[in-house]
Amino acid sequence: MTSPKAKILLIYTGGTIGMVKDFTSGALIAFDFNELLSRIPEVQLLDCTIETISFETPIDSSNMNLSGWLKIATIIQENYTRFDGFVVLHGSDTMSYSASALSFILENLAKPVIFTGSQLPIGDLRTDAKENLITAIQVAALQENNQPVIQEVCLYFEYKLYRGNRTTKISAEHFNAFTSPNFPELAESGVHLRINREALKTVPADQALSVHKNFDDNVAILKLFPGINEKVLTSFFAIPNLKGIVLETYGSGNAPTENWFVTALAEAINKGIHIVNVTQCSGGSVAMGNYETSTQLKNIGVISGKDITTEAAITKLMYLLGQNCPQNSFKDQFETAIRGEML
Ligand code: ASN
Repeated sequence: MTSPKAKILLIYTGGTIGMVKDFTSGALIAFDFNELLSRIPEVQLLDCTIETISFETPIDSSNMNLSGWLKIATIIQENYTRFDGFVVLHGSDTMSYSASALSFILENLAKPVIFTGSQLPIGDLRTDAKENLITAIQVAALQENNQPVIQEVCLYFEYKLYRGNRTTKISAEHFNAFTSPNFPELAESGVHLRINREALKTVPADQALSVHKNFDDNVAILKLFPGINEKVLTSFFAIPNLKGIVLETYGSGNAPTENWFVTALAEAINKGIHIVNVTQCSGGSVAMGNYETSTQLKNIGVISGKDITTEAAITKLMYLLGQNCPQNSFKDQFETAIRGEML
C-alpha cells in the first residue's frame, strides 16, 4: 500500500528520458528538468509528495564517472532523513554501473534508491518514460508499518524491479533493456505490483547509514578473446599505478594455460595487483578448479568473482581499494557478499 505521507526526492542526472533533438545536429541532447516534469502531469496525481533536484548540467550517462556517483551520493546523504525514498533518473547506458556503485557507497541503506530512465525521450509519443518514472516513484513510496518496503539500491525498467548491483544492460533497442542474470526480480508490475518478498534485502533498524566516498579508480577491465597475445597483456599490466583488474574469462572462469599468460598474471599478482575472475557469459558463476583451464588461476591467487556482474565487480573493486583494506585480506573481502551483489 502506498502511504499518502511518503516523501520522495527525484534526482535528475540526465539520460534519454529528458532529451530532445538538437535542431542543428539532429542528435539527442539533455534538456531542463522542469520541462521534463511538465511533460508528465500524471506525476502530480501520485499519492505522495515529490520534491526534485537536478544536476546543474544533465548528462548523457556515457559521461557518468566517479564524481557523478559522489554527487548522487551526497544528494541522498544530505536529504536522507527528510525523505522516505529516492528516485534517480539516469541514462540507461551506464545505469547498472551507477546502481552498483551507489550500492557500495551507501552502507546500511534502509530506504529505497530506485534508478530508472527510458529508451525513448519523454516527449516521444511511444515513450517508455512515463511508466518507468511513475512506477519507480510508486515503488519508492511503498510503506508498511511506517517502514519503506524496499531498503536497497534498485533499478526499475519495463515492468520489473531489480536489485541494482545484479543488473546489466542487454538491449539498445528493446524497452526491456535490462536483465538480472543471477538474481530474481524484486517486483513485477502488471495489473498489480507483485513484490518478491523473499528476495528483498533488509537492514537491522539500529544501523545508521554510512556513506563511503573513497573510491579508487586505478582499475581496468580485460576481456579475453582467442588470439590474445603477450604484447596485450604486457602493456596492460604496465598501466601506471594499476591496483586491480576485472578479468572477463570464458565459461565458468576459464583462460589460456599457456606459460606466458599464467606468468604475466602471476607477476602482476606478486606486484600487488588484484585480479578478479568474472565470466563473459550472461549468466552463471565462476568456479575455479572445475576445469584444468581455471586451476592455474586458482593456484596463483586470482580472486573469484563468483556470479557477480562486470558492472558490480569493477565498482566493488574501486570501493574496496578505496577502503584501503589490508593486501592479505583483500581476496577474502572481495569474495564475501556485502550488498547482495554475489552468491
Ligand atoms: N545515451 C543514453 C544515456 O545513457 C541512453 C539512454 O538513456 N537510453 O544517457
